[in-house]
Amino acid sequence: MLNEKTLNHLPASVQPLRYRREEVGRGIVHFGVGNFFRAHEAWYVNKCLALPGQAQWGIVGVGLGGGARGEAKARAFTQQDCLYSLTEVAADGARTVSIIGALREYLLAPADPEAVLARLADPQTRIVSMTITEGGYNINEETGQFRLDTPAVQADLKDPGRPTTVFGYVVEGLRRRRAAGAGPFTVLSCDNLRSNGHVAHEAFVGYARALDADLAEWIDANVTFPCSMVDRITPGVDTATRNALNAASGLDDDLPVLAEDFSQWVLEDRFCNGRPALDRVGVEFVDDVAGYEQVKVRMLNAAHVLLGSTGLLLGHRYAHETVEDADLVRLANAYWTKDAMPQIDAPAGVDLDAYRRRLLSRFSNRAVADTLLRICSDGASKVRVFWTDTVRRSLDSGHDLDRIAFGIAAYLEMLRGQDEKGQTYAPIEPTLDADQMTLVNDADLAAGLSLPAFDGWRDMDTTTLDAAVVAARRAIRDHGVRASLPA
Ligand code: CS2
Repeated sequence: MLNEKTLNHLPASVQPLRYRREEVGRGIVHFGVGNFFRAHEAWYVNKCLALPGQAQWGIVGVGLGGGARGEAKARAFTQQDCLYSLTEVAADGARTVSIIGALREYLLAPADPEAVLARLADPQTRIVSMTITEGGYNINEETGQFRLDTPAVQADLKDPGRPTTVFGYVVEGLRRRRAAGAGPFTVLSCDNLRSNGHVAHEAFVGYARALDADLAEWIDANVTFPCSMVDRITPGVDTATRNALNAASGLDDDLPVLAEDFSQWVLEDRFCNGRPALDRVGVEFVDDVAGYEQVKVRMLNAAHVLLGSTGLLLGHRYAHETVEDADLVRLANAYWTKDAMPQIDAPAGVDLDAYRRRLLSRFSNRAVADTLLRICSDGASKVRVFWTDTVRRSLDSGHDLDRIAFGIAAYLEMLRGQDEKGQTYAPIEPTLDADQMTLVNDADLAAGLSLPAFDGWRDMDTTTLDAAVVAARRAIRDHGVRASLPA
């Protein structure tokens, strides 16, 4: 089993730690220890730890989800002393395997909330980062404000010393620091959101305001919320993948992660209490992340949902299969060149056409074996985050709506859980309830348009778009997906 005792007996082909683990501190607390975080932030921090004077920047991972699953995950981390392997694989199949030791400790919040609060209050903690998903910030799309009316937030507001939400934890941690004169920490969102730092600011200050106006003011004045653009395709790891990774690496790792060889992190340099030397390990620091995030979200993520929905309907199951399908490559290229690229304010030095070609190559990575169900999971949040700007600008400018309408139609048809070959699959939509899911089977093909996925452009006149979506759904059903693909 991979753990601190076996660290000195690794297979020769595995990259070992390049620092002394026992010297690694706890400078960062991270909420949401999923595969993406483990292949991205933890990988960059792992490289920092090998540089002189950086040992303080180890990470304490926090899991908010309890139950059998949360407990099993915490146990697995503890058994391995929070060590795991990362396999990076290129589109041509070349791979490297490294041990990541940046995760110093893993805390299961429901099992011991006080331990998490103590870490947050500890002056050693200087950054609190998070990957809590696109939909995790609890923002009302119409007002842009933090929602105070959800049961979990209400419960935290009533009993702030025993929180269950990330908002409750972070704000209680900041309250204790302020009381103790321990100073603030940076709150760093690493989710694929438009202006993720501003969204995080709205969420945490919005929650604090409902609790204690003075505290909210202190947070506003002292805590920074840098925006970031994060990118690395990281698939889920099921038992078969885990076994295959271990067979290839020669390790006995219960928690291996797999990712493409590409990785990008663009950050605003606004850290109120210091930061690791990320600039020395490939992280780009810029004054304004907005342009980078537009490129990433509107090109990569938006195309992912488009290819994912259409691909599932055609009977594909993996991302690479969609770019081996010439019709779908045409669809993605048409979306990129006609809808997305002309509307993006690309930062200086970013070549959108090169980015597009790179995406096709990244998506073609067979060894990553990224599933379309993962890519489409929580589509209700993703459509809103990834497509809203493109849809709004197209509606505004009178641009043709063909590909956008088709994409929305494909997403709604995909939610029905059956492909054109009659095979069924289970779409993953954690935010939609059973009644909402049945809307996609309504005889009225416009019924699904009331789903929250489309709230981002609810204030606009969508008569033409709605009619085009209904027509595209009808065409998909009557003539099949391929015959209905837009030009
Ligand atoms: C995907 C992302 O699920 C999704 O939304 O588009 O997980 C994607 O793989 C990452 O954003 C890549 O950085």
